[in-house]
Amino acid sequence: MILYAIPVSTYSAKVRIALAAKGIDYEMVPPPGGYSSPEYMKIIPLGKIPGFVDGELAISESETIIEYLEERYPQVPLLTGSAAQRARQRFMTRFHDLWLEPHLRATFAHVDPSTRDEAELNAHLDDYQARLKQMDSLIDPQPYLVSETLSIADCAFPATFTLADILLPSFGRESTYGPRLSEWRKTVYAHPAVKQVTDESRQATLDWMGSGGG
Ligand SMILES: N[C@@H](CCC(=O)N[C@@H](CS)C(=O)NCC(=O)O)C(=O)O
Repeated sequence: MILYAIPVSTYSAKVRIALAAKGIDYEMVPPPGGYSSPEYMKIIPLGKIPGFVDGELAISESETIIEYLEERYPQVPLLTGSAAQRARQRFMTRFHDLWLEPHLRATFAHVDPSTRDEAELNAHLDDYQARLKQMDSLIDPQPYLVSETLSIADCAFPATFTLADILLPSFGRESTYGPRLSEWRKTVYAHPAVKQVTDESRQATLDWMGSGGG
């Protein structure tokens, strides 16, 4: 099993947390030739990471990869409880991918102060903070986001928050976590799979920022 990924990639970290939680062995390989290279797109047509290969199967999209892993390795389930609880778990991971993280990603274009558009950057930062505030009202940790054990709902946010905690201060901002989110953060970062992956992505992000974020 091969995961095309690099340590600084938050969507790769989401899948790596799921793989580590399930105890699945895999090889992590950077995309040959880089993102969207002709060489990599022969394997993963969209050219994005994470990309995943298991025998005949070669796919991308973190959510699709995790759902495949869930079906193939149901031991240590990441979709748990009643149908309603599993729906809430799926909702939280989509909330991350579609409504929260894109606002943070949009700030990457403004890391370099010499080409920064302050108005655009501030709008993205405000949108990100508004979604973070909303998230606190959407959750009731048990102590994981939607369950007593780690679920799919918990996999995407840790690396995004690790990145935000480094990136936002460079824009003169701070991540503000509400009381429920703060409580959940204590639980999730102590989980061995989450700790292992986010420790690595934190260091990779610091190195990336140190090199100018390019
Ligand atoms: N929806 C995709 C998002 C993947 C994504 O945006 N990956 C980033 C790295 S975290 C990437 O490949 N960036 C390079 C590019 O956009 O060309 C998923 O869930 O896997």
